[in-house]
Amino acid sequence: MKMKLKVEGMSCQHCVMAVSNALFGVDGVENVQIRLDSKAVDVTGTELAEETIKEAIYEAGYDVVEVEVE
Ligand SMILES: [Cu+2]
Repeated sequence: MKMKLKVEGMSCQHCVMAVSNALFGVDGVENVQIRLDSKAVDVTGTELAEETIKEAIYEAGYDVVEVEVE
């Protein structure tokens, strides 16, 4: 499955790495793609739990403002 998120607060490649690392720490996450300019974070994996994903990003210091599950 795929989740398309919009994440506020990322301003540089360090932020991108922080969000990416946080997401790869979540069970089921297989791939993460982040585009800094559009704040788009695409997560693919199996049995992804929206709340767990949001929490991981929040704990890394960023805000999820949109979630779209495909
Ligand atoms: Cu940064």
